[in-house]
Amino acid sequence: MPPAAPRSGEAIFSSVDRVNAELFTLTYGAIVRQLLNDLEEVEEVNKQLDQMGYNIGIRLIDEFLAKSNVSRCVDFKETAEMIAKVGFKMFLGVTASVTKWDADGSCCSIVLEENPLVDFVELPDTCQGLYYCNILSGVIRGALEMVAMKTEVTWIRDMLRGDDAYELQVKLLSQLPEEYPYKDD
Ligand code: MYR
Repeated sequence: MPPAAPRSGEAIFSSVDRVNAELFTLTYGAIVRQLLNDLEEVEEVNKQLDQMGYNIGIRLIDEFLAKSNVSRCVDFKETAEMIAKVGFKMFLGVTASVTKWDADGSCCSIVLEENPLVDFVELPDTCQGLYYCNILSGVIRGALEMVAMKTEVTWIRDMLRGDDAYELQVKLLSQLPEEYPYKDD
């Protein structure tokens, strides 16, 4: 008997989406495993993942701005919300919440309610010190640099290290005025 036809376009779309998400998660896992094999120190793996994320982030910002159709953020608070609610949704399929603002609005935490990168992942004891999701901190740092914000992005909590959530601290170090790209003549 032939397999039952999917009932709607939505059913087809969501199953393709799920397969893509799983493929992405497994591919990321394979990259981390390869880096662990190739590099001697876990610290080096953390650095490489962050750098890979940065290289992705500096390109991904164009796609984000083109696809999201959002207007420019007025301040860093709006930018953080944009990353958590629109950026994470667009590229990871999940949303995050923004908490722990400091007094001057230049440092906050982004807390992920779900983290598809870690599906199927269990870290052996030999990987103590690994920030498995370090690619994400690099992506945020790279993307923000392209809109003239220098940031430092640090993992505060990581469930793979026994914490109760995934929490990234994003600290704005400096913000340059963006140059007007056209001549006024
Ligand atoms: C603006 O100021 O005009 C908008 C800046 C928004 C920056 C959003 C960057 C998106 C980064 C996505 C991170 C996704 C991580 C999976």
